[in-house]
This record gives sequence, C-alpha cells and structure tokens, in this order.
Amino acid sequence: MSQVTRRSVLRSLSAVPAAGIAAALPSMARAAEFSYKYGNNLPVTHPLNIRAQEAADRILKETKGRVEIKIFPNNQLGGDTDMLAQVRSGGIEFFTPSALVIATLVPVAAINAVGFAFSDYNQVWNAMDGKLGAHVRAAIGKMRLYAFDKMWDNGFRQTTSSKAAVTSAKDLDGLKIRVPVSPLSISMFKGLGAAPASLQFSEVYSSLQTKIVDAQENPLPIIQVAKLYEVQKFCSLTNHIWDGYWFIANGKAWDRLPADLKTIVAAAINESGMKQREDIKKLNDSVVSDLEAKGLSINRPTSESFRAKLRESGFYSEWKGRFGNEAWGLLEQSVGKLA
Ligand code: X2X
Repeated sequence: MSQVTRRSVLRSLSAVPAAGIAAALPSMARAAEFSYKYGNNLPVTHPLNIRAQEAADRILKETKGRVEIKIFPNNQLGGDTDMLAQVRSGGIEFFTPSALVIATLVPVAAINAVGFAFSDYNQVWNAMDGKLGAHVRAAIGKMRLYAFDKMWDNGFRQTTSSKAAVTSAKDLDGLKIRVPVSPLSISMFKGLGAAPASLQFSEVYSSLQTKIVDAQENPLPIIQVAKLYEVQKFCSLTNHIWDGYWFIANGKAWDRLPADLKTIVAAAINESGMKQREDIKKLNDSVVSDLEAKGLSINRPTSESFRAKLRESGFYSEWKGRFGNEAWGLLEQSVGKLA
C-alpha cells in the first residue's frame, strides 16, 4: 500500500468510532500481532511447502489475523546451517530441519537415520509418534527449541548417480557421493566404502551438474521436485535411511504466544503434517514411473550386502555407543535387534 493510499484510508476511518476501526479494516490489511517467519530447504512444489501453506492459511483464519506465518522456501534465507542458526537466535521463528541436520545440534536426533533400521512406515510412525519421538523432542527442547508433536515426512533415502547403478555395496566403493551436513551420513557412507562429501542441500544440484560429486542420496519426491534427474542417470532404490523433518519453533517465540493461540498453531501444524505424510506416501507410489519417463534408470538392490558391510565396519556398534543405551533401546523396541 502506498503512503497516499494508507493516508487516505486512515482519513476515511477517522469518522469511525475507535472500536469500529479494527472491524472496518479488512483482516488481511491489519498488521498481525505475531508475524513469524518459517524457512525451509525445499522447492515450493514439495508437499512440505504445500501443506505448510495450508497450515499457515488456517492459522491466519482461526486466530482472526493475530498469527501470520510467512514461508520462505527453497533456501531463500540461506542453507540449513544458516537457518538452524537463525531459528536458535530468533531471526526466524520456525524451521524444518531434517533429523540428519538438526543432529548437528541435538546428536540423538539422528537416531531415526541409522542405516536400514526401519523396514516400513508402520515401524517409522510407531517409533516417531511414540517413545523414540518423545525422547528426541525432549532433547530438542533442551536447546530452547520447541518441536511439534508430529514429524513431517522426508522419506526413505535412495541413491542416484551419474556413473552407474548401485546394485550392491561393492558399487559404492570410492563413489564420490554428496550427503547432508550430518556426522551420521558421513560415518555411514564411509562405512559402506564410499567417499562422502557433506554439502548443504542448496548446493546439491550445482555440485552434481559441475561433477564436484558424482552421486547423491535423497527420497524420490525430492529427486523429482528438485529436478535432480536432470543431472543424474541412475536411481537405485536402496532405502538405506528413513528421514523426516522436525517442525521446530524458536523457544522464546513459541512461549510468547498465549495458550489459545498455541493450541490453534499446534493443531494446524500437526494436522497438516499428518496430511503431508499421506502426500509423500502417495508420491512414493507414483513417482517412480515419472522419474523413469524423465530418463532415470531405476534398479532395486536388496539390502543384505549393505547391512553386512555396515556390520563389518563397526557402524552399528559405534552409533549404539554414540546414541547411548536408552535411545538405542527405544529404537530396537520398534525395529528389533540391530547390533
Ligand atoms: O539435504 C538433503 O538431502 C535433504 C533435503 O534431504 C535434507 O534436508 C536432509
């Protein structure tokens, strides 16, 4: 709105009694009492952004304009490392780091990403909506961040390459593969014999294009919406990690909200999260043929050789020690004995 129009609006409102002014203004034009920023690393077309927008619209409506959430998708505010720093300092109020990424701050958060731990979504959601998720949320809370109850889905991570299909652990030998900025990812791919490099997601497309790395690993919906098929030839359905997003808020910003607004915001975010999980599940079923049509060659390796290599390299015993018996025990309650 230009100065002139704002002034003319104010002038025309001067005739309205004070209590009537707020009601007379269209709700969108009123400055929200709580105007919060939410940053994430995914393209706007990903279900995470579509459902987050749905939640933000609902929150604006149900709080009668008091809480406005502005979404900054696709690393507009910087890469994951920057956004994690911003949500801690209060520069942004909301962020959705993957479990792998928030683990740089809250190490136990990477527990869901232990290689080949989960075999299906029943196991995943039993654990993450149950005791294991509660354990991680408490650890996030200690960093003065608030984690919403429902994790959002990233998906089972798959391996793409410009060189060759990955048919067994042997094919990973010496492979220059990009992994997220996360100690667990580096440790796991070293254990598998590859040559992993940590890069933020904002760098992935260009680093594949310029051949700084030959391979990367991500869930299929991301491979599709970030158009990684343009710079990769092979996609091997390795299902090696299940990864999800924690929807987190800066602790002080969250506590500034009165209880009734917290209830509205949490319900909208958690319920949109549940729908986002369904979106990803449906996409997983449909996206393979789409990626094939776009030129990716798809193969489905079995997991035995990868698991054996991880066991031999001591990956499981190392990470059991790093996560500690309590968290490891909670994971094994959901998936069975791992190491
Ligand atoms: O960086 C990635 O690979 C991504 C998008 O999956 C995460 O957020 C971990």
